[in-house]
Amino acid sequence: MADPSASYSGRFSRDGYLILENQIDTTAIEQILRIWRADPSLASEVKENANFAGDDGIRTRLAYRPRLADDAYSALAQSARLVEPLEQIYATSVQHYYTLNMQKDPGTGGWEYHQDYGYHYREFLYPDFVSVMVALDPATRENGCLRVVRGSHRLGRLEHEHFGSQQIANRERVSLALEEMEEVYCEMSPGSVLYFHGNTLHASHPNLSDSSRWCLIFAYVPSTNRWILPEAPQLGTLTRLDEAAFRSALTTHEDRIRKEV
Ligand SMILES: O=C(O)CCC(=O)C(=O)O
Repeated sequence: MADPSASYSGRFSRDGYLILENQIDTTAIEQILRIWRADPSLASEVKENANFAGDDGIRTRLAYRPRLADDAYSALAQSARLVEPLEQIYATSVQHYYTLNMQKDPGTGGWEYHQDYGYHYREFLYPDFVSVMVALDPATRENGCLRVVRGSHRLGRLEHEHFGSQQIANRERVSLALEEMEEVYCEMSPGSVLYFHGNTLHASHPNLSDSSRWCLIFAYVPSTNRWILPEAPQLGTLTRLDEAAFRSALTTHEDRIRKEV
């Protein structure tokens, strides 16, 4: 039987994204959710953004974490299950750039179309930048799953402008892209993983359902990409965690939280 991983880089370079179903075991996902819900330091970092200028009061809840730490989220960022497909896509090692804990509760959320490299091209010479979304809750159309435009990474980086607390991609270009490219609703079960290119256009509707849609988004760059700002790079070197080391890191974090609360 053909190795399904053999085509990761082909699918990623054709579509600008790749979904791997059930990549992370649901027991680990449930444990990460338990930790997150009880984690006081994360709760203190969650911010509310106004992603839509002049909106109807719907806010986006998220925590931005630029560093790897000794915690469950960073363990997932470094797990072999997440990192190995990335290394196959780029045929080289990757470095961590940031983590977003995306807390898309009922009545929150919503992002206009943008490219993540649209936010980060000042830091990196090449658009070799990848965002990796791990579904913790089911992501559905009803609760505002991510939408991607298939093949839009081939447009290159579009102009972005400020809009509320977001940077949004030029609306005319987005409309033109949508005339000829498919908009894909990335419905995902917990433990499924979406890899998407830094120039892939993506957006999401607010979560107007009764169910949460929490996820983690990790940004990585291949080690061949070049940091071009004068200040020191903020990239995190990964310590690859096999399944046992990953599980053990989750348990260590959960035990620590139990003692704290
Ligand atoms: O999770 C979402 O709804 C959108 C997230 C997103 O677009 C981003 O982090 O760039």
